[in-house]
Amino acid sequence: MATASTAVLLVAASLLTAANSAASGQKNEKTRAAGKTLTARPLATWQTDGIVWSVEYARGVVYVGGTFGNVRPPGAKPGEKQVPRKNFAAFDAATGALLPCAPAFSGTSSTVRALKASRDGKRLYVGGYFSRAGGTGVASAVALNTADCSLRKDFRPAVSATVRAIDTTDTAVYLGGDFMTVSGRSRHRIAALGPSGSVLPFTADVDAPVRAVLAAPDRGKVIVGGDFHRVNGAPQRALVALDASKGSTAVSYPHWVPEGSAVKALARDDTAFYVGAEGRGVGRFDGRIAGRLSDGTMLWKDDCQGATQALVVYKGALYSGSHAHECRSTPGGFPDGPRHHFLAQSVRDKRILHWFPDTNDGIGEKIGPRALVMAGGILWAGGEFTTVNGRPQQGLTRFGAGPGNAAPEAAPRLTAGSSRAGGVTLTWRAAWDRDDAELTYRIYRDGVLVATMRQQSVAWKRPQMKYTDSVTPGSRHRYTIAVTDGANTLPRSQAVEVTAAAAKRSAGAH
Ligand SMILES: [Ca+2]
Repeated sequence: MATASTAVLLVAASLLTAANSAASGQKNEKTRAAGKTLTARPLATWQTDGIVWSVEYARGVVYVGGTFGNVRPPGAKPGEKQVPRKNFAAFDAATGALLPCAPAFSGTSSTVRALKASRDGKRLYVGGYFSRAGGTGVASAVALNTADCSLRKDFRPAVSATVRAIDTTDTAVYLGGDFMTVSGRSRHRIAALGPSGSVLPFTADVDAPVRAVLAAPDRGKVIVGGDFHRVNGAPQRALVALDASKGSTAVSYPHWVPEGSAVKALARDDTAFYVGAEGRGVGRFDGRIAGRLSDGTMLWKDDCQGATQALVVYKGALYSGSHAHECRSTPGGFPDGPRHHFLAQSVRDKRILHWFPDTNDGIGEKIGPRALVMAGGILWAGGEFTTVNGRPQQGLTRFGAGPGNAAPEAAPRLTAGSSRAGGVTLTWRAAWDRDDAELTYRIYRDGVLVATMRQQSVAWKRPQMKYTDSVTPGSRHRYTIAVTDGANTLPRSQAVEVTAAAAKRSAGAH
């Protein structure tokens, strides 16, 4: 039995723990409200049998483009329950259900690389490398009516090579890619078309592939990213802003993206734009940059290693798809180690938020996610992966705001010892959680809760934890531990049995 005085102390301690829990619970909610709004638990989603290169949202539908031949339902293994979809598929954004909209984008080496809706959501522009859309001969760029999935007759440019990026304004459709002509007109890797397909006067000469296009019609500009070194005859390293109607150079970003890196993704909010880069080779720039839209001032830059492929801004967080494996110099970041294929950062100060769903590298170039889109409060991701949070899921996944979130990972294992009379010391390594920074640990003695402790942890920093229990000297007990994020509680650990050290005989006893 515990002595009277230890019992009092234990009660006092547990009251204190409860008070602390309540306080930090409130703080946790505040932290969550200020930053990430999505959970890391994937929603059930259809899968592809190949790489997803682009995802777009319009009027309740998510469109998916890539290099694949079939889709299959959530939970189906490769080859099971397949439904043919040639490089293009459409899903209900809320339920995830497969929709009948399914023109095949085909031809030799066919692929869909870019999808973009018109601002009113009535049209979906599709780019890539393909010679047929459904039964119609086309040339790597078309538009669909989203109301009935029909191929528009007006938007049928003849693009001479792969289209890799599209953005739209009310008056223009910007195409970027590898091409040198559009509908017979000389257009070097960037072009602007009218919504009905006429080639607009906008002309810029870009010397290497364009991989990202971001229209900023409110600023009279279009921001362009890619592999290039020169634009309109002057040095522009991988990033440039062009006059939205003429194509002349509007803003240069010297020294933003070093030699050896290419811009793969662009995104924006009301006041800032965000750049995602991929370096070729070790130590190149792979991270993200935020810049002010009004004047092109750099706001921040993170030097995470592990090429960025896709960006989305949502409610103050910049979501990215990458394979970040070293983010030491970024607040909230991690030392070199396992790859993280999704990150969320505060747009304000680049801090990495506690949101860590993950994929594997998968197929193709083996770099995980390739595309992101926000669809009615749900983040859809597509790419090369074949697992999500360690479970089989190919090509597509999505994350919502709950209810429900990801359960803690790495259930703790207890070690018990006793080196002083009646004292039992339990130690374990903290678990971690994909969407909760702080977890609660419950310690049970002989099946009865004796202590509750809270601890902050991340996958790369899991502190050793310790609890010292006081019991009758010489008594034997079974201890278990359970970890919870408040919503998900992992099963209690295997019990450890320990006999508390016996009381030493007093000096005068002999
Ligand atoms: Ca959680």
